[in-house]
Amino acid sequence: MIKRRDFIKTSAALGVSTTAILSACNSGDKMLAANSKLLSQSSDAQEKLPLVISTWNNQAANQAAFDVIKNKGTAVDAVEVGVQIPEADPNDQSVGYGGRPDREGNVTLDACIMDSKGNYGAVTYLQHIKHPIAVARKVMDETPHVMLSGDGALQFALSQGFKKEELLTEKSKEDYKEWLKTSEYKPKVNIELHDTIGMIAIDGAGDISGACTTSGLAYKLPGRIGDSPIIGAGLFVDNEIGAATATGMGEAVLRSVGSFLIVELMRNGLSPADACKEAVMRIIQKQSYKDLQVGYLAVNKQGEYGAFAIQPGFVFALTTNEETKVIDAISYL
Ligand code: SD4
Repeated sequence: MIKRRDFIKTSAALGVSTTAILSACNSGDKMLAANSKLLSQSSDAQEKLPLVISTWNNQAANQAAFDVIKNKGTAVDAVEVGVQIPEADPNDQSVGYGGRPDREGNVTLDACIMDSKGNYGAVTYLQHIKHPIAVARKVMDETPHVMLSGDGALQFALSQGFKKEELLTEKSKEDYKEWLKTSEYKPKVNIELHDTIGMIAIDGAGDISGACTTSGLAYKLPGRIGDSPIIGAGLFVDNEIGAATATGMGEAVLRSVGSFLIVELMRNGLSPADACKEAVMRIIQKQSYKDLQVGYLAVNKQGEYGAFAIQPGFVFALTTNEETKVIDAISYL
């Protein structure tokens, strides 16, 4: 029997569209409808480069990143600058300063960055530092390691000149006190508890880099690490192929190594949107997904982009030379 992967490869060689392949592999009208919508979501490639793309409605972050590229900066500098906008925003309660705390009331941050040369740096469970992405960059650039965690990450940050700060804002403290009344742990599906920024940029030289930063799931168990700082899960970049990033329930993304999977599917010929959809399908085939949100966003070397989520409500921001716009991702449900 022909294996699915061989089928995709063979079909690609025969010039059969990936949409048609996925339609064949996934039965049902819903799938077919989703596939036809996928086509309209891909961009027109090269003329749109350079570009910046990020999860959720992070237009200001995209703009900041794009300004770096416009000034002849690199994609890695662009994403580092871009994601610092929500990190510093007290009203963004899923990222950096103002992030919602864990069950003990501590704000703990996860972040990673990956450049076009395949370098990667990450911090996990970092407290008291407003810009974990900048610390992740230092881990990448200044150490022989790829990931530092907890107090070690904090000590490293302080040694690099970062300032120790209180990250719990009044608003997040109030929300936490409210939560303590029931201490019920029920992550909500979309915006309320998910606003993590995963950003991918393609610079003027055509090089790709990405960054991902979050305060993780609100009221998580102390010590919990999500997908966002983990290479291949929350973010993956391969400068020859493209990049992918994730938002939503990190446990589901981690179990399926979603971002790496998407890049590999693109390597095998799938469009970014179809690859994101396939990564979502891997999750929903294995676990109950009714109350679960995962959203994937991907871009290939040509600048085609796509996204797919389990639930409706996932949006992403795209910035090119022409405009910044927020686009609704299509979803399985
Ligand atoms: C996590 N993926 O820590 C993150 C949460 C998230 O928007 O995406 N929030 O699991």
